[in-house]
Amino acid sequence: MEGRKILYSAVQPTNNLTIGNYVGAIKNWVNLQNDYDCYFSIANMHAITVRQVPAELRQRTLSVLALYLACGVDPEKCVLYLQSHVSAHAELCWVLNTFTYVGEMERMTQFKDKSARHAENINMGLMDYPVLMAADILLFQTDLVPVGIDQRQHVEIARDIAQRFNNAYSPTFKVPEALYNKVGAKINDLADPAKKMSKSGENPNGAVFMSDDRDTVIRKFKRAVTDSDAEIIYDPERKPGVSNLLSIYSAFGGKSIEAAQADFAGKGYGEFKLAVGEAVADKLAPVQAEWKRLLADKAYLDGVLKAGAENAARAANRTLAKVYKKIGF
Ligand code: ATP
Ligand code: LTN
Repeated sequence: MEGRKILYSAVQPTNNLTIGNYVGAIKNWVNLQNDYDCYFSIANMHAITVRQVPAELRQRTLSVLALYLACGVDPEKCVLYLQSHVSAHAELCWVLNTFTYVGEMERMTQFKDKSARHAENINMGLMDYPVLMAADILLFQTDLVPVGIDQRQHVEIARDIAQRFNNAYSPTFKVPEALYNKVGAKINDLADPAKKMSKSGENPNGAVFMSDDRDTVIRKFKRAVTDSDAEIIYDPERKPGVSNLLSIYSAFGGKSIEAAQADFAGKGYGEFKLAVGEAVADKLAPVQAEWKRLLADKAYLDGVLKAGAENAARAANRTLAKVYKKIGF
């Protein structure tokens, strides 16, 4: 709609999605789609920076799309598409590469982490990941980028690159801002609450997947690491495990942290962990049923992607044409 702010976000189809992806990203999109012009993509070009099995990547891509839809992301309200369907991403990335310094990419924390985890395959794409993400965002003249806090550095670099290009030529890109959750911008690992819950982490018990059945969800929460005193209060510094569980309970139960704390005043950790597990399992059940139904309807999913790609390409190509003109192509 004319005059509305533009919002862009994406998730990579690497592994199964966790409740961290849901709380940090997808859940917010459902609310934001009513007030902004939203573009949501499945970042399969980012996904191949780590080796993927082709058939699995293809299947997971559809699964992520079906999950977006099952969570309530509505293709009538926003543009939902697959990154590789819009060639402007790769094209703008190439141009932006010439406005990005090797040194600043080498210093990115995610690059350093992933290089350590995939020492056998530190490819150029892994290093270039933030530039491709900058291209994603800048192509759509994006105002806001709703992401988890782990993506802060990437949004910052997208801003730097935009400003650099604008200064070198003339205003071309909107300089975007990140948008974080008040609660749940970072859901931590249940087994190691000092670490972010990640869909590609090592310990499968520390991450709750959107596909986990009720028993699995409850078992994982029962085993969640807390601490040795017995107070259920929100204090991320002193009580990272308990605070993480309170954030999850708050996000899944639709309550403030204060209300969540009040629910457990005077209660023990056993009861608390079970209640958090149940809140999550209750919320996941209908999403999972809808997810399964949608996954069986491949014609519908293909149709959503086809329409999305057309709309996204139209918007993206407008920006790309401006860029090409300015640089002398
Ligand atoms: P991977 O482990 O494969 O690197 P990831 O779990 O970090 O992946 P991404 O695809 O990189 O997931 O992220 C998708 C979105 O989910 C991003 O907006 C990211 O900030 C958000 N996100 C991921 N993990 C969490 C988390 N634990 N808490 C809050 N938000 C998260
Ligand atoms: N790198 C992001 C996924 C992503 C993204 C984007 C997020 C790719 N392109 C553009 C926001 C905007 C991640 O969450 N790991």
